[in-house]
Amino acid sequence: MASGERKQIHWYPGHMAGAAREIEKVWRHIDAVLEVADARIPVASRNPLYLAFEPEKPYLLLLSHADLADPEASRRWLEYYLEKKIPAVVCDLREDADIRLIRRRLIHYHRPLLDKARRQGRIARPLRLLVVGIPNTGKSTVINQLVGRKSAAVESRPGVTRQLNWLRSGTALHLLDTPGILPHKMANPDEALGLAATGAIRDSILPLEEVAGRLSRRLWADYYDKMAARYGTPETASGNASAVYDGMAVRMGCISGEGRPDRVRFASMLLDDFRTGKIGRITLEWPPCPADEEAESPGLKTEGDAAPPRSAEGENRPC
Ligand SMILES: Nc1nc2c(ncn2[C@@H]2O[C@H](COP(=O)(O)OP(=O)(O)OP(=O)(O)O)[C@@H](O)[C@H]2O)c(=O)[nH]1
Ligand SMILES: [Mg+2]
Repeated sequence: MASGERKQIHWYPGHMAGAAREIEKVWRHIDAVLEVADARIPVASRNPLYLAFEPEKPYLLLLSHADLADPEASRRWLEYYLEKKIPAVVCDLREDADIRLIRRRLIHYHRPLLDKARRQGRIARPLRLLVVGIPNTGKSTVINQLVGRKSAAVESRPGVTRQLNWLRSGTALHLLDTPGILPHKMANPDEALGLAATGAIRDSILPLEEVAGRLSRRLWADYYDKMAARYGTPETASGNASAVYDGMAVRMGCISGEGRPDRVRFASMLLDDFRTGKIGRITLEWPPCPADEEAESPGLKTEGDAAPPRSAEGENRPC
């Protein structure tokens, strides 16, 4: 994943390309867009695909899995979006209070249809809302919550929704569930790591031991105390990442028959711990520092642009 000599990972299966084409076809029938991204990786989990479609539509960004994200990072992201005039909500999609907030924001987008219908003396049609995002962010979860029953399949693995599917939430909202679509090109190894770690790419096609090794290095660098609390303080003072990883495996009881660290078993444990919040609340991507933004390329859109600049390796730490 990190370097060219490794085998190519095909994370963009055919159904994603098909879904992208289907979305483009229905675009003219859509009133507003709800993008569901992941609060732990707000950059890598955005797919600016639909930004190319014309005309632009009213838009709301949901950053799901906030219960697993670093609250300080989420606060900083909200400030960032506010400044960029990007409507955004950081949420736990399993929480009723968050769903009520999202519903209120969406109903706001229904207002022009209501006003037009009133002027014409007829009943307004529902708001047609396109729900998009990369795999496994919670698109079907938020739809089920808004609809009030389990209408769309939800599972803790990517690629569950395979086709476009309209669902009704009362008389005000019609929601179009869509398959998760990853960006066609993976921008950098940090983003690939975030997508792999959060479960946006199928584990079965990933080199899990390598993903876990990279995640371990990132977490020891950015969240040392949380890592030490969960896995114990590393015995090696050398900072050798491989020795640190093996030490964690042994301390967590992942030991092979020959008494060596079972790196594969520990890879699954570490990823599972990260995904379920056992290490703590962690965010892998932070908003750019204001100073970095000034150095941004003049070609980048800012106001109202739904895609924030992508962070280069090593630039995703708090300012
Ligand atoms: N902790 C937590 N889990 C969530 C949240 N939102 C969704 N989930 C879980 O994330 C997993 C994926 O949810 P789905 O709704 O199937 O995601 P999706 O975006 O429809 O996924 P695809 O159809 O595969 O693209 C499920 O296990 C959900 O329970 C959240 O805010 N917090
Ligand atoms: Mg789904």
